[in-house]
Amino acid sequence: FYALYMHSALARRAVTLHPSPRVLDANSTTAAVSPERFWGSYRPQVYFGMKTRSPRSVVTGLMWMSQFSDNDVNLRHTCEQGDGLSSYGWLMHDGVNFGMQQIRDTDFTLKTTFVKRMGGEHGGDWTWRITGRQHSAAPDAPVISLMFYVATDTQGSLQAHIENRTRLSHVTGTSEELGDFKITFSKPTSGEAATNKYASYNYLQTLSPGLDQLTDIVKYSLSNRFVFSPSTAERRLYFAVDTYTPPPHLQKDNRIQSDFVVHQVTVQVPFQIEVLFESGSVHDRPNQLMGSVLTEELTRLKLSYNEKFEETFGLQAKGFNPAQVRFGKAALSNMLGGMGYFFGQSVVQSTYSEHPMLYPEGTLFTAVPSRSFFPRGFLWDEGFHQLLISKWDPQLTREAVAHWLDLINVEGWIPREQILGDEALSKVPSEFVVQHTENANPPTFFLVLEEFLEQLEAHPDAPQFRDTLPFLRRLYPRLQTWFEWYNTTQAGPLPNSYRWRGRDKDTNLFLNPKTLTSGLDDYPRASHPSEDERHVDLHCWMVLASRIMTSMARLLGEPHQEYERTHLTLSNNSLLSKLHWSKQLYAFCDYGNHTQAVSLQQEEVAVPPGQMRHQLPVKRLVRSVRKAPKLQYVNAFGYVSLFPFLLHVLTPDSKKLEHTLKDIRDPVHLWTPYGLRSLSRLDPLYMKRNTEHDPPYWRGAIWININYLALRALHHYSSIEGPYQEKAADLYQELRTNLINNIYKQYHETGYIWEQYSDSTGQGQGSRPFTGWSALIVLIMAEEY
Ligand code: 6A9
Repeated sequence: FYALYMHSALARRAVTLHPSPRVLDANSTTAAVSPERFWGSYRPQVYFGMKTRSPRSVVTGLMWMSQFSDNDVNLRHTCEQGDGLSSYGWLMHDGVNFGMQQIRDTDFTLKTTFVKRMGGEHGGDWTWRITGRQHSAAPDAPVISLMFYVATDTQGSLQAHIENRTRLSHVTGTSEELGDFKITFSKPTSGEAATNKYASYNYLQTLSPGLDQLTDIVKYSLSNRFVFSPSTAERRLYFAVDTYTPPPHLQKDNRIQSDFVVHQVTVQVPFQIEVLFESGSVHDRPNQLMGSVLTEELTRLKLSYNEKFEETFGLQAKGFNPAQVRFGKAALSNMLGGMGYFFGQSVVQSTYSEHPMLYPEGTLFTAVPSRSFFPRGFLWDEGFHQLLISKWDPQLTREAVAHWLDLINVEGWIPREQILGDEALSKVPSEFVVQHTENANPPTFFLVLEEFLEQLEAHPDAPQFRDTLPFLRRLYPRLQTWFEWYNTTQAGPLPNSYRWRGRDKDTNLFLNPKTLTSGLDDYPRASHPSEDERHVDLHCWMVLASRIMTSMARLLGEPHQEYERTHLTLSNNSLLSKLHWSKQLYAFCDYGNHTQAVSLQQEEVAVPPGQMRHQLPVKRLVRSVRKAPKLQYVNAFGYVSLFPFLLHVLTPDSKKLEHTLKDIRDPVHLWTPYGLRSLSRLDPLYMKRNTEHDPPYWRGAIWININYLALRALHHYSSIEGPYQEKAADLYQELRTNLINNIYKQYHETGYIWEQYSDSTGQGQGSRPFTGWSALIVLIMAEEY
């Protein structure tokens, strides 16, 4: 009984939040406290949409489709790689006041712009301007349907106002955080200040069981009984929202029904349309934010954006040409425009409970790695994201970090992947949903904290950093627990060694069992996961963490001796060498139960008797181990070997630094004309699949977060006294140039920034747009480390 009781108590702790005062005040994101950041493009998973930073926000968005095109229904709404858009993304976005996005569909380009205006008590007003123009030489200008929508999420209500039977002229509504509001849909014009143009109108007013259902509701409501007949052309039938009855499989959805209103405008390009959101609490509006007033406001915002960009990153001053500067602005803007506000509960599994449990409800304000493929928060990605964002707007960074650390549990654990709310959940295959409480992810927030400490030191009186110190003070108790959690739960077999938990268990299926928790997924580790392993990258993360904890404790007047002792121990280069230097590889690496003699072999799987008589024997790939594993160094050269250099653990006079630099520059190892590849070409696992369904990921490709760390380290070692100072400086120049040239070139050619780049061709690969850590290219161009 006692054991059972203990288990359930421990299981409960997994879903018990940290007891220290939350970093964020309960109302910190409300319209009353933070009106300028209340509304925003906080729905990165849709091509265009806005919501407020509140748990059950009213949401607004845009879907569109082209009419009379060859491919039947091509409804665009959530960002999907399968839509095959030749590019989309924010060209400008300041994170607060406005954003301007360009979307290139098959034969037309949409520009979606929003501008906010403060006033009243509920976060003010905003206006959207959508323009469409043709970009192909086709004789007939495309006809497009824009579907603007407004949806509530379990609270609030909407009323549609219809004129001439089919045109929804405006929506009025009310909700807890917005009070009364009105959304007005202006008629399309053929361009700025031009007169109205022919358009057909349709609307839908219905109920939805959840925001994840909006696309389907629109799809199921479409019918093509409507006639598009501009006076100049023939009459044609087009698709439009009509009436909606849930299909059988959705009729059982017994979630609360919320209001959903769609305004469809069908019009031929070129056109311009504006949508106005007006808060009922604004009484002294000097004019409406539309037409020429909007144009003027936009001009002003763009100008100040451009000035701030140059002031912050100085790309023009560094000699980048206007196209390169535009690229830099797009990278930053997509990071900012990729910020989302999520609300929901993680599903977590602790070792002490039989079944997964629900984590407490929480909100998360975070940037996302990719709007199409992973539009949600990832722990170690976010540290990299905030390195860029903190240079632009430290307040945004403080708020994001605060949200993340407010999700920490009493043990000091933060779920790695944040899948909050139905919309986020709808994008994740079920096997990836559950988060395990023994699993870590690199604590990259310490890089962000280091940035804060440097900002404070360099500009103690600057107004934009005034809130940093009190912020760090509130963060501190949570950081202490966070640090302790890593230091204890991820401890390795020897004193002062560390081991990532959460490696794949099944050693038969994978060429090398993955280590998702390290962030480097399929990067080769010990072939047979065991408790005897120790991981050099985690060791170095702990050096960084203990160093920053020491500085923070000092700064805040808290006891720092313990952290300092840990730091001195861990950063000791002879300890590091003892634990991780392989004389055989002549490099740093992991240690564990390992053999290199593994390969994937086709195996015939016997079909159990009586089953599927006519089926041929099933072939699958399984791992064959030709030589038994033994305790030894893993002897793989790649990103993991670089960590003592990447995180500045090596002393500048270290011979091992010299070796690292030499191997980095060697084309048979990591050097390519496009950046540093993740794994040496000489490694047996270089570019090898892990299973038949699992292509190589961190086994050769070039990743920008690690390349950023490499440049930062080269910059560091080139600016401190030491025998390899000049070597580091040369490498720095060369690597920086290669990365900038390639990522820029790929963007130019493909319209996207990518998740990774091929080490053999430089081509972008993986998911796109990926303007999470790949957007660090801005800091690389600016030489801000
Ligand atoms: C898959 C597929 C629609 C993998 O950038 C986020 C993470 C990194 O933290 C990690 O280091 N990415 C890197 O190795 C992407 C992980 C995506 C996992 C979810 C679900 C969705 O299909």
